[in-house]
Amino acid sequence: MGKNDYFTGSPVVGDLDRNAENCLEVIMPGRTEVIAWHADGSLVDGWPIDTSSYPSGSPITADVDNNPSNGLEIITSHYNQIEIRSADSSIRSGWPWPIQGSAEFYNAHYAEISVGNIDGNMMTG
Ligand SMILES: [Ca+2]
Ligand SMILES: [Ca+2]
Ligand SMILES: [Ca+2]
Repeated sequence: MGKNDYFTGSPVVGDLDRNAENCLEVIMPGRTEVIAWHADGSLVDGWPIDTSSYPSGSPITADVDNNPSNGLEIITSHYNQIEIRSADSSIRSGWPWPIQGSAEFYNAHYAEISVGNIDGNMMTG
């Protein structure tokens, strides 16, 4: 499985590219990279991505830009930041979002993430 010697969260399944022919993709966070496979085991174009920010917890997929034509976006949790990437693995504008600590607390988190339309507005993100 490449250079990862262990995974850091559970796999997530979603139709990243909204391609009915190859069905669902599987995204898996590893220690040094996040990998996305098609159902036939081939890598999704643009993946895996190297990461210097240790992934923590499991990624999630959602159509966060409310644009189904570009597929699903992938939200990954890292010990020091949250990232949103497009299905082709490119980082989305405005991301990553840093997790900032203080002198008294360790600057890291190891929590799961979730997504929802908390303002009820589908038009402004
Ligand atoms: Ca697909
Ligand atoms: Ca989308
Ligand atoms: Ca919203």
